[in-house]
Amino acid sequence: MKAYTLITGASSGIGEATARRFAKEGRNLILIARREERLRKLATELKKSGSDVSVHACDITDHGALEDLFRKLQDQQIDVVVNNAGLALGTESFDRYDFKDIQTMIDTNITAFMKIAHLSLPLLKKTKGHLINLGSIAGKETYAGGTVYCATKHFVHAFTGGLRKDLLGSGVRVTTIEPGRVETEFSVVRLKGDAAKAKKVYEGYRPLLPADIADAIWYAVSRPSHVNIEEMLVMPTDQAGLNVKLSA
Ligand code: 8X3
Repeated sequence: MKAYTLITGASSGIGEATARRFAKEGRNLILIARREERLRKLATELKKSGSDVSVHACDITDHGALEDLFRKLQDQQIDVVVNNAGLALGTESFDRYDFKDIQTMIDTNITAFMKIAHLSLPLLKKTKGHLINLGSIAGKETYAGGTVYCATKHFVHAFTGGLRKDLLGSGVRVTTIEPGRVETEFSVVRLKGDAAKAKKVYEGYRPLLPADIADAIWYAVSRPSHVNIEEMLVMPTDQAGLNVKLSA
């Protein structure tokens, strides 16, 4: 029976790069995102390398849709889940935030993230598989304008730690990958489509590329089954904590 890697947020950024990297390593893929057209295009391309790739358009904040999807996947052998989908919205001080944006971050980065872990674990227990959770430097530090986003990523850190203990003895590995600044659509989404302002976030130093994080994810997954990388903080050389400075 073929084994599959399931990736959420697979239509762009870190999710897409992970799909590409895993296909290169000969893995079969189940790709999930809202943007079906982009997923289909990616799948067509990745299938050329010989991987079996299926795509599922799904809004992960819709719990019923997620339940339906996982019901369909029940008989698949899924041994890696990359719980990647997440977002930041806005850069305002908390008291000036639109509460809708706060709710969306919580619905996506906490509730949907946990729902995906909850639905994945019965499958991962069968395969003694690996759950990769996407954290962030924002799960270790805090900054003005990122109060709620940082809190959601601190949640990912705490959740992963507890889950490791819950799952001890199950053979399931759980890892948090914590990137610093990675040049993706992250800032365009955060800044509500202002591409010029988003570009500035990555100016004056060398940010990470999505492929750098895909590489870290592959490293964790490809360790022998008795080795669990609990967490990996992956930063640009030009970023320490929240400070960025171009190397001389
Ligand atoms: C994204 C990293 O520094 O923009 O998770 O919060 S940062």
